[in-house]
Amino acid sequence: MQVMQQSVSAQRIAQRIEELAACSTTVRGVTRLSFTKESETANELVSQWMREAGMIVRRDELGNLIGRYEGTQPDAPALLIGSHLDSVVEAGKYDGILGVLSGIEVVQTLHEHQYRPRHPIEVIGFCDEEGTRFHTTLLGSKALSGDLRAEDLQAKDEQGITVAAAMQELGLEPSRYHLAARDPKTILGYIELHIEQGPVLEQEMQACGAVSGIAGAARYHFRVEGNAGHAGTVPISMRKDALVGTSEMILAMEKAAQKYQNLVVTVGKLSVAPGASNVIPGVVEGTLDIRHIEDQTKKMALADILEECRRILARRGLVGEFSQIMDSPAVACSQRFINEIETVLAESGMKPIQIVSGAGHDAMAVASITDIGMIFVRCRDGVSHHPDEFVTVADMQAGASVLLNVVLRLT
Ligand code: HGY
Ligand code: MN
Ligand code: MN
Repeated sequence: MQVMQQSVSAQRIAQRIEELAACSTTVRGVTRLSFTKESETANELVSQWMREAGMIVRRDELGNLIGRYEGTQPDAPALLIGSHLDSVVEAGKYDGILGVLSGIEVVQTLHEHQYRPRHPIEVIGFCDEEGTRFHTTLLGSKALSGDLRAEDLQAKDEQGITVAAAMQELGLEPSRYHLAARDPKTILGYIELHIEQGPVLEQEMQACGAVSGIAGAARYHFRVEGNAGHAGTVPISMRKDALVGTSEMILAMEKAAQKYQNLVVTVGKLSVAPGASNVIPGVVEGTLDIRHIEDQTKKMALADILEECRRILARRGLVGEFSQIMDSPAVACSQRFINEIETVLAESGMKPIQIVSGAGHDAMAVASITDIGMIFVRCRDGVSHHPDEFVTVADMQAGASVLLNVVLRLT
């Protein structure tokens, strides 16, 4: 066992990361949206690597990719290791991918040493964590946990294509999505390795850490309607400019975020209509993303923000509506898994660091049916959701070794 514990190959992970990064619709960064040609090419590559690692590969009814490595006791509950294969727009190469490939690397190491754990191990590549294409999120992991609803598959992309239609395009049968739900009794727990996407491990000068919990996140769509008009003839005092009103709302959101410690608020998408330089904006649509590790704080801040937006809209004679897209509560990682991860960190000569994740992860959804644990790996300057996202091979090695040793302790 000792030999095996040091023999994961970060080189193999690094090389596979480069191959997967090519499955992208953009040259700048990686753009791999769910249920697309690019995601199918990525699934092909990952399936091949899972088979090389001695796993039986299947896709579940939502399209998640699942590799299974049998243990000595096939009917024992399986340890799930997973993360996502989709990306945001012009993303880095490591977000989600590092977790799936590190899971495959761990199983491949067991396989190459003809080692069979007692419990089966499943590595899962979730199909739609980011929700970039359909403005959903955690579709794949919610299907696995049984929390997906039929209406979630009616979400539309910019071309008006629903999730269900995109699935059918790929030969999936959306009406069978509920069959992807797993029986909690067949699961030992879920471990996700992920880049930190933050500054703590760099500040602590350490490659890995344990995650204590994941902040809750709520996403809204908003629409503000005023009066379009001639940019040259309508006096400022008579205008109902939807973009100026929205701008005041966004500054009010930022102000609210400053009032609540550790609250983050982001308007990431904004569209202006009719969208001509000599026409006063009549309609503005956008998205609001709000997060906090305490659900109560997030709820209070949201109430403040919506109240202030209502005041701004009324004063400006604008009509506005906010519709909720999703609201995932904060989740705590299992103390048992945190202890296992911290024990392995200490055995590897690292400090037992615990980090709260501001970013959302598939683990949030899986937490509704089993214990979750997360291992963070340092990324340069904490940069993520950006082409400059970067992880050293040495840190990938450290992450995969920690994951291997945690898996050996659990299975
Ligand atoms: O938005 C997030 O936190 C994650 O990257 N989906
Ligand atoms: Mn992400
Ligand atoms: Mn991610």
